[in-house]
Amino acid sequence: MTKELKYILPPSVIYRSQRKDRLESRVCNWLHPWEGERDGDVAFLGVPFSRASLSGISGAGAAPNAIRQSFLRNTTYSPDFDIDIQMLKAYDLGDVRQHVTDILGTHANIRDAVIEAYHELGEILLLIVGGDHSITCPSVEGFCSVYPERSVGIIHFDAHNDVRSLDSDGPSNGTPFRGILEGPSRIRGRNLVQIGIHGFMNSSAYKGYCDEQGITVISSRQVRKRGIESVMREALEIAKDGTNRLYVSVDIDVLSFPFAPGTAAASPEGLEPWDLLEAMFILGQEPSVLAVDLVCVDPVRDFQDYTSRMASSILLTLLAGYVVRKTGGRGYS
Ligand SMILES: [Mn+2]
Repeated sequence: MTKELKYILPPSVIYRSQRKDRLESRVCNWLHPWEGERDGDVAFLGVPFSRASLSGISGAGAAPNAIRQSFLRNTTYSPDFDIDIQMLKAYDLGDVRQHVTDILGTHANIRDAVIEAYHELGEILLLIVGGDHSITCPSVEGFCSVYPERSVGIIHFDAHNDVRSLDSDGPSNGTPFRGILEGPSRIRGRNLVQIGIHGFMNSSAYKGYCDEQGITVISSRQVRKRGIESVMREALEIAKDGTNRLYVSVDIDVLSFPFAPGTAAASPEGLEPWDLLEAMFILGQEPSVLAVDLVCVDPVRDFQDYTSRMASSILLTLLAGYVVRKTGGRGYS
C-alpha cells in the first residue's frame, strides 16, 4: 500500500517487463513505486501538466507516463559508460496533483510537491519529469525553499531563453526563467547558465534581458565549436560561484529536431544527442546537483516514441554519472 501524500498521487501506470532473462535488469522493474521508504538515492516525480504552453495544444502532460513506458526498453547497464545503475535505490513517487482549470493552483501544487518529496525522502536526487516548461518556475521555488539557508545556481538546456515578460500572457512555458529571477527564490542571473540556445526563433530583446541580468548564454553553435566538456566546465564554474546547490533544467527542444521530433519548438540548429548526454553524465557526477527537470516531451507529436526514448536515455545517463558520484568511481574522460 502506497503511503498517501498531500500533493502527489501514486503513479497511474506501473510497467513491468515480462522478459525472463535473469542476467539482465530492466529499468521499469528496478524503479519501484514509493511506499513510504525513507532511504532512496533517486526519485522520479511526474508533472503531467501542459496547459500553460504557448505552442498551441500541447500533449506534454502525457510525457511522464510515456517515459515510464519507454523504460520498458531500457536495461540498467550501458556499455558506453560500463556502469550499471541498479545499485541505486530508485522510487517512482507518482505524479503531482493537477487541477483541471487552475494553472496557478497547479503551479502551487508543483512547488509543494517538490517540498513534500524532499521532506519524505531527505537529500535525494529528484527527477522532475514534465510537463511543459512552465513547471520549472514553481519547481525551483520548491527546491529553494527546502534549504532556505542555501543558495542555488541553475544550468538550463533549451532552444529558447524562456524569459518572456510575465505581463503579456502570464506564467507559461515561455516565462519560467524570468519568473525565477523575479520571484521569491532569490536566484541571481549570474548563477544562471543557459546552454544550447539556438535558431531563428528567439528575440534579441530577450537576449538583452539576459545580458542585463548577468545570465550566461552559450549558444548551440558555440557548443559545436568548443565541445561540450569545455562548455560544461565553464557552466559549472559560473553556476557554482557563491552557491552550494544546483538545479538543472532540460528542455528537450534543445536538441536538433531529427533527434526530438516529439516537441513543439525544436529547430535544425540544435544540439546532437551526445552533447546533451555527455553533459548529463558530467552533471550526474557533480555533488551539488540535487534536482533535474526534463520538460516539453510531447508524446502526441512524437514519432515511434523516439522523443520519450531520448528522454529516458537523458535521465539514465544522468544516473550513470550519479553512480560515479556515489561510489567515487571513474569520472568522465
Ligand atoms: Mn523551454
